[in-house]
Amino acid sequence: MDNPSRDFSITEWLPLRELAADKDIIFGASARYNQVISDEQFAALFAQECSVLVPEWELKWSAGDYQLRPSPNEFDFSAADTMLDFAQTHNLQFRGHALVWHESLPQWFQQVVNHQNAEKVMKHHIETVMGHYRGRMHSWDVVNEAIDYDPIASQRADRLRQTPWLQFLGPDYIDLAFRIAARADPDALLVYNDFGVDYNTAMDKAKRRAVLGLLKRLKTKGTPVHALGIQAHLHGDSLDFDPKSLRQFLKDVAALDLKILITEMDVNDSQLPRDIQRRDRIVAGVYEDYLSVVLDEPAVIAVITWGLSDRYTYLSEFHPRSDHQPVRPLPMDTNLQPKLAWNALARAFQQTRKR
Ligand code: 9MR
Repeated sequence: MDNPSRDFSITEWLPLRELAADKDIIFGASARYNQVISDEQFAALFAQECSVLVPEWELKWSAGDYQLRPSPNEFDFSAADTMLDFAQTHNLQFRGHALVWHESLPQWFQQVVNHQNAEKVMKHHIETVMGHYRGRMHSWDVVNEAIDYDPIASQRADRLRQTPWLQFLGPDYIDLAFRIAARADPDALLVYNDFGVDYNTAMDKAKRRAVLGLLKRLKTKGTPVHALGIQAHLHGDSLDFDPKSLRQFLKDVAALDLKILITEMDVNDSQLPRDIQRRDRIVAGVYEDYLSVVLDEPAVIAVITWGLSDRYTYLSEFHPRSDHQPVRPLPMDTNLQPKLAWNALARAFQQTRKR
């Protein structure tokens, strides 16, 4: 996995956003409120490197310390609004995540939502949230992670995940969400976002089939879905990467007249050697190998990482290392200095064609 002589050199040290923009690609990252509002150094780096900002928590119904939906009739846009101000001040686009998802739902959801009112609740949420940001969003993850975690184990032919939305509204909830979204903000790119389509494991193959099946059904129905979001939470230790199959999947998605966004990229290094130089090389290799395949598909218009610097990554909490060393899954280190993964992104943007 580790090749000490692999070349990650770059010819031009320009911000990633500029290298990407040269090819008509958008580069950006997710961040939380505190990171861009209270950490000045980080905020400056973010504005320098990125052209799009995705709130990691603040546009979910309820996540971390943020309650976009404190109660069935209330919306609190204060945190997300401040992030949008930050984005606009620094000429960043703003991307919304996520309107219809089975996670990050507030406590009241379970008590209040049922078969009778689920459609109304969904409509009220999408219309109010998208309406609030109407005309100011790059894109929205309208439906997130609707395919089963393990599609092989699914009892359903459509491999849809058992969620409250499916339970209350049936499989058409996805089409419904997109139709409501298209009316609520006709300018935003409407995205179906999912994970687990990257490798050639039996599970990822099944996930690719299921996602493609879902997208085909939606397109046949005339659902206003505009793009597939591929999360790309990658693993530094995976041996199952198969460029040909991934490339074919992207081609199949593009053939449905859909754009593709890489929406949450990072490389989990929790199983990699402790040595930082080796670890960073392996992580960088995964970034470059993956992106060189993905960017070969002209339908791919954006690359977004799930965090920008190892200073702030959900993986330190969700997938810590057993040797307690800090994880290093992102392009910049904890001191906000570029790592080899940054070079890998720069090289991938430099080497690809203009969209
Ligand atoms: O990184 C996010 C973490 O801080 C939150 O606790 C969690 C629940 O809201 O969501 C994480 O982000 C997820 C994203 O919203 C959807 N794809 C998977 C991401 C990582 O779990």
